[in-house]
Amino acid sequence: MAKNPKEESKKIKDLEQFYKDPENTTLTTNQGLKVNDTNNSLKSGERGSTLLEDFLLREKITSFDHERIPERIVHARGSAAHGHFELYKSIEQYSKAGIFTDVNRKTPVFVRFSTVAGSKGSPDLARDVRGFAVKFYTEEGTWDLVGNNMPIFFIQDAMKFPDLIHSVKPEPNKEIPQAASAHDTFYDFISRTTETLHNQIWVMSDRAIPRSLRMMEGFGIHTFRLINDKGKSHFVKFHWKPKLGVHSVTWDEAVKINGADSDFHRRDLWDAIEAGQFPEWELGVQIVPQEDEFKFDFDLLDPTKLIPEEMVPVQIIGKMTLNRNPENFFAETEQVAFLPGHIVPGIDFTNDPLLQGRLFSYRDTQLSRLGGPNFHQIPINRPVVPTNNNQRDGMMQTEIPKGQTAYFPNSLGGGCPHLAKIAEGAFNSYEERIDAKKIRTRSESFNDHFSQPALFYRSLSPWEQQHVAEAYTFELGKCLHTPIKERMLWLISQIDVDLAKTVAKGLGLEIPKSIEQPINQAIGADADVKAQQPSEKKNYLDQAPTLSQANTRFESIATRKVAVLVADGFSMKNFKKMQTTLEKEGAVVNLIAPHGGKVICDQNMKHAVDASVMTTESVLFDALYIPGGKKAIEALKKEAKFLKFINEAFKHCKAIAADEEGEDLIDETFVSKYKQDAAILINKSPADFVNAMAKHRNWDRMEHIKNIPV
Ligand code: HDE
Repeated sequence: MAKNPKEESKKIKDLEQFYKDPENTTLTTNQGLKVNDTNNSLKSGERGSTLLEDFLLREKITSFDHERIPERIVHARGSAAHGHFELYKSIEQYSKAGIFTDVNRKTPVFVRFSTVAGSKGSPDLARDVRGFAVKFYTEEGTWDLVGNNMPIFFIQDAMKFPDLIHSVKPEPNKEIPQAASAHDTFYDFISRTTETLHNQIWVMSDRAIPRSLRMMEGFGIHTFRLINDKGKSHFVKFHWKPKLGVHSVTWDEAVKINGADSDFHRRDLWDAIEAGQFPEWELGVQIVPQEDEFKFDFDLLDPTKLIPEEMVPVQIIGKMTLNRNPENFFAETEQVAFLPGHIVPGIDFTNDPLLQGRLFSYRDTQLSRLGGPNFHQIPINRPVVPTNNNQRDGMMQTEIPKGQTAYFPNSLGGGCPHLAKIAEGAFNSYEERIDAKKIRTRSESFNDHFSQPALFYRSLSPWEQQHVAEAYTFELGKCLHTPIKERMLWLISQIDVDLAKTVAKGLGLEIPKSIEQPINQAIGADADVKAQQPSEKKNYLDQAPTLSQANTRFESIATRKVAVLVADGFSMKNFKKMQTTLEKEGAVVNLIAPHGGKVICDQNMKHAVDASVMTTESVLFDALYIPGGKKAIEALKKEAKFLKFINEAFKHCKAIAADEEGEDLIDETFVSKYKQDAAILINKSPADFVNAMAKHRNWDRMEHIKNIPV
């Protein structure tokens, strides 16, 4: 049972009219006809052929035959939840949007997280960008903030999106690999399109393998506008900051989690909400006055650039809480349609050429995905305010628009629906002065492709930098074509020479002294090739510490999963003390035993086992605890899987605690050589274990882990 109440918003009330509960109902056809046999078709004799007359068989099979709709072309794999957004303080000086001015509102939201490249059934821990799409059901209409968990994108112009996605998706001749960027076509494209390098280095970082969807940041990426009630515009970047901090797993774990539980993130989100441990993010805004548009060393309209928080601080203005799981995956999570074009008065677009293309793409894709122009009538997509217009008919019209007129202006319909004045809340686009030639090109102000990847890399801690080097080495190691790898090595050397040297060593290759020109081939045939090459690397900021996960929040162990390794005879005294402290801090304690069912502690009490060691893996937990109890430890020593469990947790830099005879089990593992490690806690207090877990991992251990052969 959830400890905290589930979301009960205006949107949930709207959805309730569509819920269908099978409890106490009789089986019927779609026409309401009661059915008394849904097991056998109608036949010409007991062993005869099935009759065409069998409308019951036809209805059941036809419905089944058409159960699938096209999966999203990108972001196919996703999970979602309901919740609400609350504003801490009004920002009416920047925006007139109700959601940003009314501190008494609780705006219902539906949020879908996703990976980008994989199919609907692909594993959650792919190395990938994560989608972070928020639908706000506001009183002025629906606003969709369709963002990612990284603050920048791969490309600068929507025109390149099909190329980018075709390069990362499974190769078209063999449909391999699934949900993976580690293959030739992707790096062929990346190495010839240098604007991608910034997002690419983020994907090589730990941000691409989050510990939980609840532990990642979200970003609107594009520069948007906020418009106040005087019509004045400010530029804005949106940020979501998770209350639990930003944490990741290691690549070795990610690969193993994908086998042990390919629904790891989806399950984690669902379980946390069911347990009443509601995920929360704070919304932050970076505001840039209109007058400062050209004050930066990069172009605000270029979506491959972030504004370092050290240059423009993030102002926290509100909080989003996810507190209700969907009732039905298909009806809600699959059918939800996000459109960056869904905005409300007080928010507006900029000329970012990527954003401009998205304004076309998302409506277009819903037409083939959801079957026609009435997808806004699907329950999850309905706004919480009335809609009235003269748009008519189309596939799956579920409303019954009344009256004689379906045009404007009309007199026969009393002029309705009538127009709204701007003072009454009508939307009007920001009046931007435009005086330009029509031209198919890229602004030269977008040409700086190396400065920000270098800033990102410089800002990482040594352990994060090591992970980046290992990720490049892995990904390029999976490419089969040496010229592609060499080209990448040269490009990486433009970001950071030492990084390139480490990767080159791992690949057994040399960094080329130069590469054939042009470096950047994502240009038009008649373009001035020289003008379109990446410009010299700049250093306008030495470091941006906010980009490093080493500087995230480390306050809480809430929702962290602790595996307690037990067998018959385990010490109840040790266990109880640890369990009480961990659960008080909100951690989830699981008993892992040699078998399922029950284990009996040294006080002869029976305890339900959460998982037998054969059905689980250490990669599914954040930390390990081994209580004492001589008999139990002797039994655990006999199961090699427990030793693997401990060695692997050590390799992944997790906190491990043991009490009394628990140390004997540690002594059977590689951990015996590293008992001085700060996160190996033998006969220490539960509070010490909590502190070690709150640090997420002991990355200082990384120098030793290569010696652990698991
Ligand atoms: Fe998307 N993207 N995208 N994208 N995107 C889609 O729309 C597209 C981009 C993002 O949970 C599609 O409904 C183009 C940036 C998310 O349902 C499609 C371009 C960002 C989701 C589409 C981009 C995103 C999508 C596929 C380049 C971060 C999942 C299904 C101009 C700011 C939403 C759908 C969900 C989904 C097109 C670039 C985020 C095909 C053409 C930049 C989170 O319309």
